[in-house]
Formats: sequence, C-alpha cells, structure tokens
Amino acid sequence: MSSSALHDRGNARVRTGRRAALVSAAVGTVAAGMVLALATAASAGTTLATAAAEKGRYFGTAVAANKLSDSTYVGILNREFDMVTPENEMKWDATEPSQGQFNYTNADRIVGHAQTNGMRVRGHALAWHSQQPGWAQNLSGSALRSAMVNHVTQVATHYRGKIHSWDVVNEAFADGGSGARRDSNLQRTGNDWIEVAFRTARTADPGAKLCYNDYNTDGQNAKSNAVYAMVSDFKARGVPIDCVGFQSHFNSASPVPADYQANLQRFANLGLDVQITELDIEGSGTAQANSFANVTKACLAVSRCTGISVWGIRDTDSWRASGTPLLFDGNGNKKAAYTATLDALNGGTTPPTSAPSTTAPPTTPPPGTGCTASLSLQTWTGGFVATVRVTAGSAGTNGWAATVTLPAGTAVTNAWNAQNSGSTGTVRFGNVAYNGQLTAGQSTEFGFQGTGTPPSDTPSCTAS
Ligand code: 9MR
Repeated sequence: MSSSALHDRGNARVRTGRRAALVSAAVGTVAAGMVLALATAASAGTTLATAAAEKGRYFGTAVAANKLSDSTYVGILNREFDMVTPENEMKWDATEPSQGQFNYTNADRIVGHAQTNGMRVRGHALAWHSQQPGWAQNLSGSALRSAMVNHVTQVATHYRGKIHSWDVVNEAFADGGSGARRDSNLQRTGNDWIEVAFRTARTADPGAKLCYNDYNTDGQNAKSNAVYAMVSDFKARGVPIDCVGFQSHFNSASPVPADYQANLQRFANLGLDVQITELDIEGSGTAQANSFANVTKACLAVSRCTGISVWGIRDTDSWRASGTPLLFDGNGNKKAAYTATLDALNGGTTPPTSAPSTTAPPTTPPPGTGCTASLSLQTWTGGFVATVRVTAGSAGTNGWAATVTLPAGTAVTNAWNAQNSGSTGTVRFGNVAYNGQLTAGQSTEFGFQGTGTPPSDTPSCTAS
C-alpha cells in the first residue's frame, strides 16, 4: 500500500486502529519482528505536523483571523499544522493604526487559537517598508527611527513568551543585481536600522528566535549574497540574529532554484537556523507536487532547517489564488502536492508491510507500560524554554500527560505541542489532538516557556 493511500483513509481511523493492531500483534507469538515492523510503519506521520515532528521540524501555515470561523479551514488547520503565522494581523498597520495606539485584537485571536491547540507562532513582521500605517509612512529621520523602535518594543513585549520566531525585519534588500538595500523610509533613517531593530527585539523578548525574512533569496544570487554578507557581519559583531527566513514564493517564472538546498546550507553554516517561511508554488498536478517534494527534501537535508510554513491552507485562501499554489484545493481536499509533501517528510519511503526476515526479537520490552519523560532546558536570566520528550512504554499511548514541578516563583507563559493545566507549582501538560497516539517506544516532544527559575526534576509521565 502506498503511504498516500494509508493517509487518505482518514486520521481518526488510522489513529484508533494503530494501537489495536499493535496489541493484537503482540498477543500471540507472532514474531516480535512484526511488532517492530508495525512500529516502524506507524512512525510515518499521517499529518504534515506529525510527519515533520518525527524529523524534528515544525510544519506551519499562514492564518487569517477572519477565517477562524470557517469550520473546514479550522478543521484542516488543527489536524495538519503545529505552527501558525498571522498573515496580516501582526503587521505595523494592523497593530499600531494610530501612533502609540496598539490594537492586538485580531493577532490575539490567532495566538489564542494556537495556544489552545498546542501550536506555536511565528511573529510576522515587526519592521517592514510595506503595510505601514499612514502616520508612519509620513515620518522620516529620527522621528521614524524612534517610532520603529517603540513599535518593535511594544509588539514584541506584548507577545513576549508566546512567539517561537519573529520576522524582525522583512524584505530589506533590493531586487535585481545591485545587492543594495531596498530604498525605503526606514532605510533612509540610516543603514543601522536593521541591527537596531534586532537588538530592540532581543531586549523585548529574549526567548524568541529573531529572523531576517525575504523573497528572491531562495537561490544564490546578488540579493541572497547581500543578505548573506549582512548576516555574516551581524554574527561577527554580535548583533542578535538567530534565523533567516526564505519566503519561497515560486511560479513558472521563478521556479525552485537548483541550488535551493545549497543556499539554505550556506546560511546554516553561518551558525543560525534557516526556515522556509511562506512557501507556495503555482501550478498543478505532478509538476507542482514534485516541486513541493523538492523543497521539503531540501529542508530535511539541512539539519538547521527547522521548519516549513506554507502561505495559506486552501488554494482559495492564497494571496494569489488563481495560481492554485497550496496543498489543499478550494474544498479542503488534499492535492497531489499534499501527498508529495507528506511522503517527502516521511522520507519518501512506503512503510514496510512485513517484517524483515533478519529482525531479531527484542529481548527486553521498551521501558514500562506507560510513558517516560525527559527534560532539556535553554535558560537566560529570568526565564527559560523547556523541551520535554515523552516516550511511550510497551503498550503505546492513546494519550499522555507529563507533570512538571516548578520552583516557587516560576510560571509557565506559553506551551506548544501540549496543553497545560495551571501555570505555577505542579503543572500538568496533556497531549494535543495530533500527538497523543504513540506506538511502543515512540517519542514526541512538547515545550513550554517560563519566567523565573527553571525546573530541575525529571517530569513524571502517565499514559492512557
Ligand atoms: O498574504 C498577504 C496578503 O494578504 C497581503 O495583502 C499582502 C500585502 O502586502 O501581504 C501578503 O503577505 C506577504 C508577506 O507578508 C510578506 N511576503 C510576501 C507575502 C505575499 O505578498
């Protein structure tokens, strides 16, 4: 059976059937290798988020707040994605329509939806020449510089602890062969406006990864060379930058470059993460599917390519809908491009349906019948990000919960890939819809951000 046929059966049936199949196979003296084979097969993700998570990546999408009342849209969003980027709602014109008057209503709706459903958020975008409110378009010089710094401070502070990555500066380089900065009111405040924006964002939210994001930088060319030179300089001088976003808007006039992977890799080699941030590819059928697969494989081949986000869910949700550039059609059906992307995330292999004859039976079962959890930490003064790895015991899980004991004065501000009950003291993190089912020995990760002293005890884990 092709993996696509497996996926097309519907996740609910695959999920509920998976554990039953394991249990019945384990009951008799069916070769233990069969259990291993089933575990291997089941470890192929059945959604974009689970398949990407198995490769240590996220899979995200742009989200529009006004579509959160569309049940088809939300159904796909909650099933397939574990990262969201507000498509327009965090931009300067949306968040500060009048100078000093901030409006987070629509962006908060998206962040709230993400938090409720265990998804993370890419913030987009703090400083950009486009989609500025009229009052900012009319500013220049030190007044504009001050307004930009205040905007970055206010918005990044409002969302402090809730953002995985911020597009701090967007599209600051010119198209064509000049390798120059794009002329804009921000650029005319002085060449250092970009590093000032990054330093300001770091101060406001030290837990978020800070990205430079651009288009037509997807292959090696004059524009990407100029970005590369800027990032190299920032790294050399200690300007805080953690990631570069490659928007990856492709069509027949601007196809996926042959050196796409090499270009991602050379940026990663500078010692930062790379992310595919706004992927869409105009076209249809096999050609489009192959292009999506190639982009996905390129990210998987670069260890510091930490995730892929598409720029919308259904073709009809796209900013360029006539090019049908996304993974779902207007009715919400999976396209060939979806299947190719999922298969690429799963390694391009069809899960084995029979045990390899050489597989030896395991001499010891996976630890315990419930689950175990382990903790790793990234800390800074006053805060931390915790990553918890949950591993299923010999019976697999239909659901799990990890309990973390926090020191006095410590509080959880944000969690992803899990839903927390409480935020201080003993905090329980339960699975979300897409990561509760684990086969024997299979692992999944969730994370949370906190203020105060990080936890030191190993989390306890219970399975259902
Ligand atoms: O998808 C966004 C669309 O709804 C807006 O009208 C447009 C306005 O500039 O911005 C689109 O998103 C852009 C993103 O913010 C930055 N990279 C290019 C995207 C497509 O234009």
